[in-house]
Amino acid sequence: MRKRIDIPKGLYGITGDNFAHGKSNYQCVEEMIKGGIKIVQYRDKTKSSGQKVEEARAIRELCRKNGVLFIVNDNVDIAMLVDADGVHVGQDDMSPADVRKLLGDDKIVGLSTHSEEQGLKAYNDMNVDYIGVGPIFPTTTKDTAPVGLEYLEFAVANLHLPFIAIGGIKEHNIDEIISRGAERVCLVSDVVGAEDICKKVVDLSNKFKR
Ligand code: 3NM
Repeated sequence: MRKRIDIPKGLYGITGDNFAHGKSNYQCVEEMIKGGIKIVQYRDKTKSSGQKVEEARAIRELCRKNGVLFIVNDNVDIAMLVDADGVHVGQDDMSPADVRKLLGDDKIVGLSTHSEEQGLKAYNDMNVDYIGVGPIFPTTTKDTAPVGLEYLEFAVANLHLPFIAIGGIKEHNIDEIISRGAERVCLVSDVVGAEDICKKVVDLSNKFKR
C-alpha cells in the first residue's frame, strides 16, 4: 500500500507567516517554488478555518500549476476541500489509519515522530507514506523537546521509508544532517524568515548536491 507517490528528495517546505516579516504564506510559497522546492506543507496554527481554507485553496492552485506536491497539516477536511495531495498529522492528531480512510489510497499520509518507538510503529504502519523525524535541535516553532542526532541516525539506519529531518535546522547546521544521510530536510523559520526566500532555497538545495 505504501509509496503511491514519491516524496521528493531535498528541501521540504512548510509555511509559517509568523516568521515571514509581513509576507503572506502565499507569497512565501511563491518564492519557495521559484527556488525549486518540490513539496510544500500548509501549516497554520492561528487562523480561522475559513481563512485557512481560502489560503490553502490559493496555495494549492499555485502548487498544482508548478507541479509541486501540496500537503495540509492536520486538517483532513481542508485537505479534502482543496484536493490536496496529502495530509500530515502529529502523534495526537487523527490516526494515519483514519486519515487514510477519509483520503483514500491515492493520497499521501505523513506522520510526525519524536522517538525510536514512534518511528518503528510508523514504519510498520502501511498507512504512513513518510515520517517527520525531530525536532533534531531545539526550536521555538513547535512545542516539542529536541530528540538530538541519535534519533536521526537511528532513522537512517533502520527506518526504510522516506523521512523528513526537522526541528531547529538552519543553514549553519544542515550539513550535520545531510552528512548523516538525511535525504529530505525541512527548515521552517530559516526559510520563511529569510530576506530572500528564493535564494535561501537555492543555497540550501545546493547542499544536497555535494
Ligand atoms: N515539526 P524550525 S519540529 C513543524 O519535530 C515542526 O515534528 C517538528 O521549525 C517535529 O525549522 C517543527 O523553525 C518546527 O525549527 C520546525
